[in-house]
Amino acid sequence: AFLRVEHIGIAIKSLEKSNDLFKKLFGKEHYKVEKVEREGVSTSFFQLGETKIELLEATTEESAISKFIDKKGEGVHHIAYEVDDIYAEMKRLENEGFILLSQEPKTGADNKLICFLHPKSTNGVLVELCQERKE
Ligand code: CMX
Repeated sequence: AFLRVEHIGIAIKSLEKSNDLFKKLFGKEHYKVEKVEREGVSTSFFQLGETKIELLEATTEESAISKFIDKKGEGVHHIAYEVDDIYAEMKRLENEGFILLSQEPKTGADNKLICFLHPKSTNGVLVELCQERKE
């Protein structure tokens, strides 16, 4: 099942500048910065109630974030939903005709299990499923 919006990802050009901007907007600091080498991104997170805002800066030219900003400019990049069983949801969504961008969950920020759905199959909004790793 889909449980909640876990975070909203926003593609930005400069983490340093946007950390200042979003600090002014929210009236509080980001609580962490995390590099996700695999995805070619450097991220920062702001906590707002049960939802987070993730700022995403590209660290390589091949990064999904570089391509996104070249094409569309800065802006909302994806919406991440927390699910209770990522394997079951991936199977269900594939059967419903959504395009999964990986056949197995990958490791994302916070060491979570994640899977993206192609925006062409979700009305132009990149969807991320995420789930806490159960130790
Ligand atoms: N939201 C909406 N549309 C998007 C998009 C996004 N985030 N990223 C790309 N698109 C659009 C492109 O503009 C393109 O549109 P047109 O065909 O109308 O021009 C279309 O999707 C398909 O693009 P593509 O050339 O097939 O593919 P790209 O090389 O642009 O890759 C995508 C798109 C979604 C497959 C790729 O970005 C991807 O695999 N994303 C998942 C991983 C990711 O985003 N990682 C970064 C975040 C990591 C994190 O949160 O830690």
